Amino acid sequence: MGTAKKSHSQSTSHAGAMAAAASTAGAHPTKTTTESAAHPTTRLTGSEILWATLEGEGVDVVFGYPGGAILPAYDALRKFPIRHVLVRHEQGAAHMADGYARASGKVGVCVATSGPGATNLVTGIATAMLDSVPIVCITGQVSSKVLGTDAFQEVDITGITLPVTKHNYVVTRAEDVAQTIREAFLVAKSGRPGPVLVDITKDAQQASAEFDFAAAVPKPHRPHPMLKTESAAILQAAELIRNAKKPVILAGHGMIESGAEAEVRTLAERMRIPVASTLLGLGGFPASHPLSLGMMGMHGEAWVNHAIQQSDLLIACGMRFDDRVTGSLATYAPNAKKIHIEVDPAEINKNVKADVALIGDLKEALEALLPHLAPRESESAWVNEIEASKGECAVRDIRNLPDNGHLYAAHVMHDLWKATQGKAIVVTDVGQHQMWEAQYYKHDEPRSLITSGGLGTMGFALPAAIGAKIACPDKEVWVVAGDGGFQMTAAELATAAQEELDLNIAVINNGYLGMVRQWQEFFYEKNYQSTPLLSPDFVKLAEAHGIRGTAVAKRSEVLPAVQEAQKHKGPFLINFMVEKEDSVYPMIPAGSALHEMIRRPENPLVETASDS
Ligand SMILES: Cc1cc2nc3c(=O)[nH]c(=O)nc-3n(C[C@H](O)[C@H](O)[C@H](O)COP(=O)(O)OP(=O)(O)OC[C@H]3O[C@@H](n4cnc5c(N)ncnc54)[C@H](O)[C@@H]3O)c2cc1C
Ligand SMILES: Cc1ncc(C[n+]2csc(CCOP(=O)(O)OP(=O)(O)O)c2C)c(N)n1
Ligand SMILES: [Mg+2]
Repeated sequence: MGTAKKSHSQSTSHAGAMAAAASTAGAHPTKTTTESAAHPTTRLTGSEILWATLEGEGVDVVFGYPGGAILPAYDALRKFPIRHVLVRHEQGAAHMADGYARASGKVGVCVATSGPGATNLVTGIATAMLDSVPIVCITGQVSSKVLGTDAFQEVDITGITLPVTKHNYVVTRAEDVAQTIREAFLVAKSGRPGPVLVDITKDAQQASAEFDFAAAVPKPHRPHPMLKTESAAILQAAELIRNAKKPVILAGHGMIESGAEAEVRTLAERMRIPVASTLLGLGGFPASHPLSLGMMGMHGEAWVNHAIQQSDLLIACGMRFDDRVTGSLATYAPNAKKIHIEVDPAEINKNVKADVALIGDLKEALEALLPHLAPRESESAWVNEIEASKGECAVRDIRNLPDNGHLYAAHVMHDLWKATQGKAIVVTDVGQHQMWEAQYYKHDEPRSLITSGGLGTMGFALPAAIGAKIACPDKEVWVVAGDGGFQMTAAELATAAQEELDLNIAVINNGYLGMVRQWQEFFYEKNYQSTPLLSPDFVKLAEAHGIRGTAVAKRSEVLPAVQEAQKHKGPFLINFMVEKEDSVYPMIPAGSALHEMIRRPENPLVETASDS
């Protein structure tokens, strides 16, 4: 039923076509029934095989919600050393698996029952798909005998998720569980990562089969495209880089997924090339590095977008030229040659034509490329030119601006950055606060900003942060959410409380669906249709969950509140009552050229001075 999807080019065969059954069996703690000299043979139920295989894949936590069609699996869970985090809505389970995966670099796992449980996962799956995050979603399905009869809580979840999974499977036999789960993990994490769904019928969970983890090893599918140091493309790329006068590295999420941060840094430092980051690439190249330009694109700083527009060579490292990044394609970086280093061939020439394409894992590609590049000796006039253009805009640096009695979200982000020394994992929701976080929290570490970029899913932050905190219990984790998005998944406060997570939550409360209000202000004559937002008292809402909270309306109160949250053991919520009609600047109107930015007004409401 599943096929390779869209531009995610990794593909697998369907579970039904797989060779039947693991013939020999590996050891299992509970049910060894027969033994041969070579292999201990273990007969388990499909449910037990599910957990045993997950355990074999290194899974120690899953995020889920039970129901009839997945009940045999839940019944068997007690026999396995796997933590189950009970969510309050299955969307939360998918986001938690996603946050877990982004924070740890491992595959996140979520579990749901058939029908409504499975459909509730869909937004979370699509979120992971659009941002290439490896998660495995297990759903219960009605018994194979009644499949297709509109049985109770039957939906065709593989059909529904076909366009938003990298691959999906229906498993109707206990014999196929182990190999399918193992294949799902391989597909989720290999090549371009993404979500994989495995739908297991109730009878497959209940039936028994031989289990042998080692024998159920999936075959690698398409071989990874190989990059050779002497290949024409590598030599061409090296030549372009050597000759470029105004090069810019575009560092994307693929750099972090590849673990190629050190290689990108070597390239930048050796050749004195400034680095612009996508939203999802932030942290991969340290914000504090002198060659770091910051975020490019719709809400990127003016100097970043100008540098891209003026450059003569763009070196795209694991980024996909999203429309939020390029603005109008017709006018995008008109003088620049483009080197596109990308693991998914479907991304090459999709949006921006590449002069040289290096198809493969970024780290491997750079390892092949770097030996061809001798260090640049002289000072880079180009870097100095960009540095000079930064000066005009440096007023965005709000550190030294006096407190004028208003509380702006930018203050909150800056003070949060200061209080956490930039070392926290920040998980944002979607909207204005997300962009202010990207602008004002300086990320120096990869995987320290977790945010929904491609789908832009409101409601992502709280559950994804729960997943991140469980992945990295020793890290300080902050949710940064708007008053709108926070309400979409606020039910997961109960999950944070039940799991006793030391999680900090900053609600940036501007009384509006702020990003939409901003568009209405700029493009719809301030017709604030359906964007003013009445919210519950978030502190009381937290307290109703047994969670401590406090409200902040003045800048002087920001740091003390953040520090109180840091000291408190357990979840803590701060309701930041910020300026209501503040806007994110600069902004490139959708479809405009990258340099056609809406700049801050002359007499800005915000704390920044003009930066013409
Ligand atoms: C309100 C809002 C505003 C936004 N504004 C901006 C903005 O101003 N600027 C901005 O940048 N973004 C913005 N975004 C985010 C934007 O929509 C995209 O999500 C983002 O630009 C994508 O970044 P990316 O291409 O680095 O990551 P992804 O979309 O995750 O793409 C990663 C790429 O890397 C490739 N890859 C993966 N693994 C490897 C590997 N091992 N080796 C090589 N390649 C690999 C993948 O195949 C993929 O093509 C905004 C989003 C929202 C919701
Ligand atoms: C699930 C979902 N519905 C609608 C949108 C469209 N949308 C994007 S930003 C935004 C407003 C977000 O408001 P809020 O959470 O208060 O954050 P703010 O922009 O005010 O910081 C909306 C409605 C979305 N991204 N996701
Ligand atoms: Mg808001």
